[in-house]
Amino acid sequence: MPLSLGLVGLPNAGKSTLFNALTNAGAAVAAYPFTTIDQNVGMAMVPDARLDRVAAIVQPERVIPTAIEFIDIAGLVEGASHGEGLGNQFLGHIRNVDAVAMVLRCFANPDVTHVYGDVDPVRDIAVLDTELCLADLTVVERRVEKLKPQARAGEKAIQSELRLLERVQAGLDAGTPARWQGLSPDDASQLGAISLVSDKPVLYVANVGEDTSPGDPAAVAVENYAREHGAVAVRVCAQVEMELAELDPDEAAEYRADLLGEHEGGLARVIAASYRLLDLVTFLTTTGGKECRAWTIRRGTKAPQAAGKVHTDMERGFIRAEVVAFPDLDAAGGFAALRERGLLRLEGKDYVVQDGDVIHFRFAT
Ligand SMILES: Nc1nc2c(ncn2[C@@H]2O[C@H](COP(=O)(O)OP(=O)(O)OP(=O)(O)O)[C@@H](O)[C@H]2O)c(=O)[nH]1
Ligand SMILES: [Mg+2]
Repeated sequence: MPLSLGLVGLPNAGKSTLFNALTNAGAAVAAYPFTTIDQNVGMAMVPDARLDRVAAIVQPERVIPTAIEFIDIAGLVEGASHGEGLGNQFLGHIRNVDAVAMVLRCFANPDVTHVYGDVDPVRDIAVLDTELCLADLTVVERRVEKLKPQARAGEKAIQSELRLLERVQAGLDAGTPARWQGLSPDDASQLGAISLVSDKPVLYVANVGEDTSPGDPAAVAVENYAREHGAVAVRVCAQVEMELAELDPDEAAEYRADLLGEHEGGLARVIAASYRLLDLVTFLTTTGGKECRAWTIRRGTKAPQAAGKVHTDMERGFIRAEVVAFPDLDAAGGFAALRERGLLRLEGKDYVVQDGDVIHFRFAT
């Protein structure tokens, strides 16, 4: 299962436009609200200069970057959690994502209706968070009612779950998303079964217009909000990125510099921020020189489980991992030189895979 991000936002915020730019999946985009009805699912390739360098060394037949899944859902409006608009049923689509990207409209464009009349991304964040809280409240209340009789019967584990749920319920009632309720990892795993939406990490995406400038007040408001809440914000012009995604990379870079005066792609920033948000690391494999590939795992994953990402047989039959840190391979310029310098390490089943490790797994079939 790839790691996934759900795009959440008001109607006409530019979710599908950003989704198309990220995934090239061709979702419907239009200037009227509630264009998206069914969810769209697509993969975004994660650009990685290390993979390019390893491929230059190995000269494989294929190079396969790692990918993150994005899910584009219907726009949320006030009352979505009570069935207003299309939001309610579609919030269900993001119960299982690993994180949420809030797409916030910072572009003006009078031709595109704003459901609340004017550009005010911080108000929009409040609307979205309220809907996430209300959706969770329904789920939590249902679970509380179910557990009460069992707790009265004296089951200790149930009583502790009930206490936790009632605490979360009170927080949600006061409008505090679960992610800001100071829940411990234990609490979070206890709540895992009911898949809350307001406890997922959030990335704030300021969708700016083509005429944006560094001092863009709407984008600055989003950035300040994120900073005050210890979160990350990124600026992107989804419209331009979607158009650039259709060009070849060199042409796109030229246009980007012309149009937005920036060289690093907005998309690359969104992807990099998503990656940080999910606390992911990348390892690379070179499979006998045939295929260079990047893989995504959570920080702290051990070698056998990392091998399991490549193939379940590799996890089951795991013997050793032959590991080299990317900077060492980069400096040596080849595996033969690495071996001579003794920089290829043999690691066992307790080895925690590090970002940028280039790994050859040894396993028994
Ligand atoms: N000027 C400008 N227009 C944009 C930008 N991003 C999106 N739009 C326009 O805004 C309109 C709505 O975009 P969508 O991507 O369909 O918005 P959405 O959030 O998916 O909307 P729903 O599916 O209705 O919830 C379209 O006409 C887009 O062309 C942007 O960065 N700048
Ligand atoms: Mg849409």
